[in-house]
Amino acid sequence: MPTTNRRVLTLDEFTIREMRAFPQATGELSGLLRDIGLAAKRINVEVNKAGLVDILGDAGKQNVQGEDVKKLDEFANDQMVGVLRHGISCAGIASEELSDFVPFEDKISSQSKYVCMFDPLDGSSNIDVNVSIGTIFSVYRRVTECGIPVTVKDFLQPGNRIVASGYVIYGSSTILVYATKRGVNGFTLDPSIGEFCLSHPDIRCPENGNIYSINHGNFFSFSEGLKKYVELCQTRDKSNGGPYTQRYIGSMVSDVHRGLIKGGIFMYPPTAAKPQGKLRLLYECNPLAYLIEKAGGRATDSKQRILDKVPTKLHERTGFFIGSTKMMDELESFLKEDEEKK
Ligand code: P6P
Repeated sequence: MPTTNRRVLTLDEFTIREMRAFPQATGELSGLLRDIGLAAKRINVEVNKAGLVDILGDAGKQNVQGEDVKKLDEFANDQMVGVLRHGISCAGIASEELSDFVPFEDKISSQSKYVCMFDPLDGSSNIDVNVSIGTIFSVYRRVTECGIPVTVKDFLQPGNRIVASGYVIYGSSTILVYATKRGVNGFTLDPSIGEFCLSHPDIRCPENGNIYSINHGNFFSFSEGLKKYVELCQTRDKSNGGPYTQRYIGSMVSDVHRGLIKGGIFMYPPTAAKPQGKLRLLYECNPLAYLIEKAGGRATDSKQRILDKVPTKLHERTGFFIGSTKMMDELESFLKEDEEKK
């Protein structure tokens, strides 16, 4: 009786194969990525149970066993900090959930050459309505010397110094997508073996698309150029590929992932409520910008390349436009009008 033994690479096997391609590699980056995969599996279990909150107890209360139930983003943050602190590949972290960075001062961790920044659970406000949410992460080489505790300088680096970045989407299936200089690959969690398996090798972002993603509720605070671009998306004729479809999940990892796979553009401009922008440069925008560029797409803040922005504080926010190059070209031609009118 033939057995269906699909030979797929697990995340661990893939990272080890990647490491073998670089004989001089120490294996630290591969180890760090495997640590993140472990945290993602643990977060996935709790996220999938969230629908049972009445049985498990609501966040901030006690469950039937009398145990304190943590808010899911606090739980996710604990998982990410825990695996990275107890691994051998990370000298410290910065998290959207924490006001300041955290140095790992034990002897082994402080010798590591990498630091990690992450949003442990982006879109967590959607979890009680069963909308996909995600973890977003990025890895940098530290700029301070190995062996001493990291400082804030190790975290205030521009995104163009990223070594690896990616995200996990806890949705209809759980997928981990990450990028290095060698490209972008996606791994879907196979619950039957508890491993992330290579499902989307060498992902390329289509250079064009017909889906635009923006919160129309903020329309009247958009710049004139952005309003014109949105109206073009809605009115272009069929001969010019239009009108476009509008999709907005309210969970950025899902909206950006759709654009990565199908082509499209996601836009979160500064608004009246958030004049500096809502999204975080370090924890959300840089990782996704690095990944989309490695897949052939583009990301700006409307004026400059996201990866070239030099952060001045850990929780800095920015306007964010990311997606297929041809759609970004067209958007930028309208946003340029705003600049010329100033
Ligand atoms: P709004 C989720 O809170 C998030 O940070 C992103 O994942 C998402 O794209 C955005 O905010 C949604 O914001 O203002 O449209 O609800």
